[in-house]
Amino acid sequence: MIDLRSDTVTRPTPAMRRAMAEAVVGDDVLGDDPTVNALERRVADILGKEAAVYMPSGTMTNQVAIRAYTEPGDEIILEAVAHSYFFEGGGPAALSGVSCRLLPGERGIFTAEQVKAAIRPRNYHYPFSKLVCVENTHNRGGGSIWPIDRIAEVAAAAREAGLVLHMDGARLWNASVATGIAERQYAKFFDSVSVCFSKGLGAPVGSALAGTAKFIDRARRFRKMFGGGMRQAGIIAAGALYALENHRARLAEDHANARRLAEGIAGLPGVQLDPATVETNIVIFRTTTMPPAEWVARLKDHGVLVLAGSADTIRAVTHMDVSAAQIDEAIAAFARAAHI
Ligand code: TLP
Repeated sequence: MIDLRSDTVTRPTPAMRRAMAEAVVGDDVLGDDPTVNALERRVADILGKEAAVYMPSGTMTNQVAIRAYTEPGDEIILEAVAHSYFFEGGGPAALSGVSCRLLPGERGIFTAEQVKAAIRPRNYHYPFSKLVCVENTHNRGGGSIWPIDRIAEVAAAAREAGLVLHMDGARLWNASVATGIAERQYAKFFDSVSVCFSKGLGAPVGSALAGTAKFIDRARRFRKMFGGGMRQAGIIAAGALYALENHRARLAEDHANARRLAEGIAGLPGVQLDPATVETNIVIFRTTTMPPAEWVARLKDHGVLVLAGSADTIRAVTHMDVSAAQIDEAIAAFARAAHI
């Protein structure tokens, strides 16, 4: 099977497993795990932040950030299909008691004008606008990269009104490799940034939240409250650290493979896709002749796994466990599946 359902499906390499087996560990809830501490320092350094905290998932880093910035009755501003709103089980409402003000984006990207229009006037009738979230790259936007000038404009609009900013950078590594803009250049516009090791970087578990030392100290309290305090977590943090040092640059291969896949399937019957829109490792196309579920079933019969993205879209994601040769095989499978 060629598994293009997500970049989360990667398995640790033998070298990564060795690093994990040999990791020096301690009780991280007591602050005693040297490998977790090293990972947190490295992430803070890469992102140009004072501190970082390791957590089990990207969902937890986003929800802890939202919880740490808000009080029940506040409002957060985010894109209409942002992961933190769309794919995190209603977390903002359930865990933080906040309402979500949703901005329809262009491939996940919104404007400073939209932010200004969404910020509530200070009046007791309204929820308090507290936080703006930006997802970079944007998952449902098709792995789209936020132009850094747009981030600067959005950040300026938010700050002028006294709001804070969080970036869901689950795939920030991909944005940096694709643009050559360092992670810290993106991060400097945000109070906090979350990143994942378990997607394109290929580590088995984990994410981190970075920000000021004071904010991360507060985030640790909510990590514990949400059940994310782990003990000898150095075993998995070692995989993340290995991935960080060894698998970032190779994301360019995933991007080339995604573009290759998009170009290979764009002309097929039933596929509506402009390959030029594929900027990183996610390919989303509109289905025109058969419903997504039918595509998923047929592709499976031909040895390729993908996910239905919505009522009329399919998502395919490239990653380190799929080679260029397998992408060519996948293109051939798509061609066979496309014919009714
Ligand atoms: N995304 C997953 C699914 O949940 C959809 C995927 O297969 O792409 N932020 C972004 C932008 C994400 O894409 C994801 C995972 C997360 C956060 C959450 O990370 P985890 O799965 O570690 O909770």
